[in-house]
Amino acid sequence: MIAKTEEDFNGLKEIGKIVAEIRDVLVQKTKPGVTTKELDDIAGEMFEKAGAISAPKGEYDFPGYTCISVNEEVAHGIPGKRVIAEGDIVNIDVSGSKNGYFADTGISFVVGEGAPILSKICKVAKEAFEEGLKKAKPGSKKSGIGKAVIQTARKNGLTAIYNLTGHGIGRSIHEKPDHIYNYFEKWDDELLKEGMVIAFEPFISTQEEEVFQKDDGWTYVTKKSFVAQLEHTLILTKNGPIIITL
Ligand code: M3C
Ligand code: CO
Ligand code: CO
Repeated sequence: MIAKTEEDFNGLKEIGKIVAEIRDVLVQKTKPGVTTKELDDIAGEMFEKAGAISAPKGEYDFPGYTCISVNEEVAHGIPGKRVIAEGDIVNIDVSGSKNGYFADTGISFVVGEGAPILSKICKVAKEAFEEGLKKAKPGSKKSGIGKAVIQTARKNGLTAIYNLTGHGIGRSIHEKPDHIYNYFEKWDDELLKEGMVIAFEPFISTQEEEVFQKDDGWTYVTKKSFVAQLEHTLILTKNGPIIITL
């Protein structure tokens, strides 16, 4: 969507704060021994208390309030009996709506002490996010964001996932512009606009550049790589992006 009115800005900020809070609580509760279903149940209660609706559940009938992905799982992990262990890399992705406004946020992190490469990809995902953010200006080419992501990945001896992208958001979870690529897509000549609302989500990978969907019809996995994501919802303005999910 293009945010124009005070009502738009306030509605987006309200749901942004809700999903950010749920994300932070789930990250804090992710300890060895907890199951992903137990974490998701906390999110369910928090959505309800806030008068908000989970976007995966509400829009896609996803079997969970949030997407929780562990190790070989990259995204759209289904909360269930999986038990979190020390050294796991976990991604918690929380998206939802309130009063017809949507926001989306996600983060990857390592539980306790893990392999150094795992904390490295999390750090590089943050760096790629910050570099992409600098290119998120009205009037600039949308492709500049992905260019910054892939350059940051390569500079660190890593790569990005090419078939998962950021997206427009605001009045629904996934809307126009359809794809904020995580690589330089030279044919993408779309320009960013004042007030445009986007979910920017770089996925940084140790090796593979493609994810595969499991037979469960949801979970995206890699075969031999680890991947880290960082996602925030932004409103683009001439004075710089407003991150509504901090
Ligand atoms: N929030 C998720 C979508 C959840 S709906 C099942 C997203 O938009 O960030 C991702 N899209 C693709 C991978 S993660
Ligand atoms: Co998300
Ligand atoms: Co998203």
